[in-house]
Amino acid sequence: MPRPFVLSTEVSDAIAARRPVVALESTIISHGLPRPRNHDAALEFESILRDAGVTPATIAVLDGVARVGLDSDGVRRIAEEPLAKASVRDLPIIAAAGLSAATTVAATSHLASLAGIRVFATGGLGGVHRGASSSFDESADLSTLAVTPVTVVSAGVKSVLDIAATLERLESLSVPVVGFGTTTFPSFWLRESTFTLDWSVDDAAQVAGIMRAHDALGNRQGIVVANPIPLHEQWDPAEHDRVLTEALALADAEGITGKAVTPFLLLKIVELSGGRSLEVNLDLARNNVRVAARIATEWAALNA
Ligand code: PSU
Ligand code: MN
Repeated sequence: MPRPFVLSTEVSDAIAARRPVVALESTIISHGLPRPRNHDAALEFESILRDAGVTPATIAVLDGVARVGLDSDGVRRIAEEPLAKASVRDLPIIAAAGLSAATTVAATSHLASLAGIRVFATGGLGGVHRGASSSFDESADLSTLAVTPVTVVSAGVKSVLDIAATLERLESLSVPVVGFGTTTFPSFWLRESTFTLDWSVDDAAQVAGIMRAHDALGNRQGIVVANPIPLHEQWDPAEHDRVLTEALALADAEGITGKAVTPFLLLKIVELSGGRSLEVNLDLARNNVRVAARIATEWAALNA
């Protein structure tokens, strides 16, 4: 059996030399964005990091090996192959069976942390689903962040989720949440939600300082950096509300449950919005990658 956990040479060299590294997830590529734009997006996120002097570590399981840092064929595979969606609990099963899978925020954070990577950029975090009080559908992204010391830059959580309940759970799980240049929690495609944050930071250096204090205090949770999409790039709120209502009703009517819910809603929303939600999704993800690059650079400087 091959070793089930491997770092690319590029990533392991960067970590050894304490150069900045940012982890990127594969579920957003495999299950969150439609083909063929997903392949362009995966390559673009990596090149945004490289242009900023940061090593990208896209993470996925390929043929039973959890890989931190993919080569160009690996990136192509996560975009083109019909892969399973792996959260932390799926990793050992997929590895032992020699299968391939895209990793969620939870599984990506777990593997990044195992590799010694401290900063991770994604689109939106998973969270508590609407109706969770009866379905118990809460993303393992939350419980994983409670025990995984990775700073995750996201545009908040998708408005298809129960944002209030998600913020409550992050509080219960003692996961710090800071707004990046805002005191309002963003809602993915929109710059704002109706929820206010206790804390905000103005720049990446402040986040690195929080990470250092977090470590010194013996905290082992992740840190959520909530980075809102710029106002001029956000989705039209009225169209957003209309499409969201329609997509949620369709998921309900079609009886979509479990891990199929998030991919179903994301792709349905792209369809119902005539592609508009996709452009916004890409813009907010690029924006998160840029901020993550700055945080990783400040973190590397603090630890040089
Ligand atoms: N946010 C996005 N696109 C995505 C996801 C989140 O912008 O594809 C994915 C992430 O991988 C996240 C997962 O970890 O959805 C959450 O799925 P679930 O709700 O089944 O835990
Ligand atoms: Mn779920």
